[in-house]
Amino acid sequence: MFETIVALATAPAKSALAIIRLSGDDCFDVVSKCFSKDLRNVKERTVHFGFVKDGEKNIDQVVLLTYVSPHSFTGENAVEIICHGSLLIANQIIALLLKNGARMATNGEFSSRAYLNGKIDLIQAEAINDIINATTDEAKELSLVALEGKTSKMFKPIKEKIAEILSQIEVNIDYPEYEDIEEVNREKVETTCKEILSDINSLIEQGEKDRVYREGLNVAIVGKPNVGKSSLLNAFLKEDKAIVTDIAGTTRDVVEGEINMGGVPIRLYDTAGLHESKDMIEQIGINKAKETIKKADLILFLVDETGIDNDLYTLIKDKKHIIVRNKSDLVTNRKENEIYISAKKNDIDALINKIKEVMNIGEVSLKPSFNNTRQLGLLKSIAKNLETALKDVKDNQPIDLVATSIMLAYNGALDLLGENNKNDLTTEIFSRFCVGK
Ligand SMILES: Nc1nc2c(ncn2[C@@H]2O[C@H](COP(=O)(O)OP(=O)(O)OP(=O)(O)O)[C@@H](O)[C@H]2O)c(=O)[nH]1
Ligand SMILES: [Mg+2]
Repeated sequence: MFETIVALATAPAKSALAIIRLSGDDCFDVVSKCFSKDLRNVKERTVHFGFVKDGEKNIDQVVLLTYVSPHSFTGENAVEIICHGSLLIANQIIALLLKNGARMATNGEFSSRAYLNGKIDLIQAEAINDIINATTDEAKELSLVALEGKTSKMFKPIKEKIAEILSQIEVNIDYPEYEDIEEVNREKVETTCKEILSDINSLIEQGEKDRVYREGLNVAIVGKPNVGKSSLLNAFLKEDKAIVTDIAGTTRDVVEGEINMGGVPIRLYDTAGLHESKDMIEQIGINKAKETIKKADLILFLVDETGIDNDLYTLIKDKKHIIVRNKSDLVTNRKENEIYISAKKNDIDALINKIKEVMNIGEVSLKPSFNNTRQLGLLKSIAKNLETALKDVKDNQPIDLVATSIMLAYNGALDLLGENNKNDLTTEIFSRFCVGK
């Protein structure tokens, strides 16, 4: 039995209405102590109109929704109180509920209860968080695919396939005397592992591609003073955000902006022009620029008609970068295969196309995919274990050793779906093979 938790579900700001959410087996008792109607005998989902009351004192007139277990988001009894959207009122109601036996929910606790109560799987729980954090349409759509359960469903046959080959090997090891068991040979283990590995590798590739739609990219604009870095930031943002002058050393601090490029949130960082400077403030800006280079996924190395400064180029050449030739309006002889733009004239399409090409930004496929750090990390560890299994089979290592690696891969698959404590390989084995008959 879970304690009753309470939290404000809407933003903590003044608005027309606010929603306070409660979940827990005794939440109807808690709410009844401070509502004008007794809800303890509620049998189904209902809507009530009344007053939240502290003793005889009315706190607010509210609409209240009851959800009876298991028909709620968390699977528990739940209540949503729709009150007037003043923070004062919302806080008073929450304080009253706490006084009457509820406790404050921790981050994500409603979703984690939904998961623990089997209403959603772990992938769906993660998707809820991703939807809330999505800043582009594409990122939101990708997360919706996962919320609908399509991602977990897509992965189940792969998980089953790992379980099947593993259980066949284990049964062969543990029950060699049973004649009705299909004998597994090394070739079969090898082909199956190869098939699974190829599925996992395509999932990793797809996930890495989709990940940038959710997480976005850090793109730093770097170069000598006065080459037009701030002008480029402004051209991307279509507004005069950064100060532009013809004085070298205009930008001191890092100036940030965010754009949506084909569905990928791109965080742009305009930096101080890099050069030797005796001005202390400028030097601090230059150090900040160097820090920004470190965390960038892509560097736009901006040069003007005065050409590339090789010392500066050395600083960034090991990172993913594009050399961008600005002030194209001043250039008469263009070199082939170079990117020319004019930041001042907002002529930057060639650069946008190049960024999309370099960062692999295309149409988002909306195929189910595992695209967060946890999921991709687990997929990679599954792949690694399958590779070890394959190598051991080829090297004629004992089959128990091969099974150990496949077991690790299987555990990774359970972790991925959040099923690890709810499942057990022995049940898989016996349900598949009727060994005890
Ligand atoms: N002709 C021409 N001038 C440009 C272009 N882009 C920028 N400029 C000019 O170049 C000068 C410097 O521009 P900024 O954007 O301030 O250059 P910056 O690289 O940010 O300079 P610092 O902040 O000092 O490092 C300004 O006078 C701009 O108007 C361009 O495409 N063509
Ligand atoms: Mg600048």
